[in-house]
Amino acid sequence: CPPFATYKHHGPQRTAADYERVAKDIAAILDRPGYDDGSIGPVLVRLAWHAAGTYDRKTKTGGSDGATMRFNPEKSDGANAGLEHARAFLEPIKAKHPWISYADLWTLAVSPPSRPWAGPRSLGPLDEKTVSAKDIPPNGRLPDAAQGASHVRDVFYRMGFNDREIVALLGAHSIGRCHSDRSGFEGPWTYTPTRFSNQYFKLLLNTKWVPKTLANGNKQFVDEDDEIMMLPAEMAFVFDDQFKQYVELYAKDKNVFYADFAAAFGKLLELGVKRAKTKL
Ligand code: ZEM
Repeated sequence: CPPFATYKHHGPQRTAADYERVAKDIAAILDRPGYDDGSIGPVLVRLAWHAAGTYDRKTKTGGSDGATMRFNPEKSDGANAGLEHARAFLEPIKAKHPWISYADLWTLAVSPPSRPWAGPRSLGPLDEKTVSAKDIPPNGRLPDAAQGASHVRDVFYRMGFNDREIVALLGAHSIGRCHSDRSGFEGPWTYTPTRFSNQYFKLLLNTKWVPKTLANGNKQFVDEDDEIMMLPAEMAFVFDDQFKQYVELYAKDKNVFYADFAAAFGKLLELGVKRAKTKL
């Protein structure tokens, strides 16, 4: 039987080098003067996280496979507001490499600090076109920034993460910012929102956080100069001792944070993914 016969409708067999070329093309468009803090990296990371973070391990539904965020209701889930920009930024890459599936493109896009991306998903671009309504997860599976520790646990335990992994994943907020026209919250978490580091954990522990009510009524926490912010859901990490021990660990040791983040982010990107029989 000829090799890859089942995949012949996906075109020629792709190699790791093909995916590397896509990753390189994405890396080349990350710097964008005039957009936010000069990089589209953060919003691409948020796209990958929201694509994967709908996973429910009990029903084995949701996850990045099939790139279901292209469709309603997921596309218009309030939690995904603003991610149309991330998807649009990646369209020229898709046009240049039409053989890649959207799910692979979105998850390959950025994965700091290393690239824990585990290879192509089984649903190629052609199968992706046949994603049906039953494959699209219901809205409301992503975390609500206004809630506290028990909500955060409900959401991440549903995906299969433990407390340590949850805290590690939140270190992604060392990059990017909140936008009042997207989430309704405002500001960056760190002073260097385009640089991945453990600064987020140091700030979370050592800043005097002051509650602030925004013009739209949303409540967040800001430092005394109102330059950086935290969401109510994140303050849960210092109010809750089970979470706080990991905030302290990551604030102290950035190498432990980097290793834990890469493992947890890699696990996130794999949730619900049915691997192709052929590996790169
Ligand atoms: Zn976020 N996140 N997130 N997050 N997130 C925002 C932005 C970004 C929560 C949340 O409510 C928000 C994870 C977990 C959680 C990123 C990565 C990851 C914003 C601002 C909000 C409100 C959106 C806006 O206005 O543009 C909550 C409550 C979380 C869990 C409790 C995890 C896990 C992430 C990745 C591993 C990133 C990179 C951003 C910045 C996006 C940007 O456009 O700059």
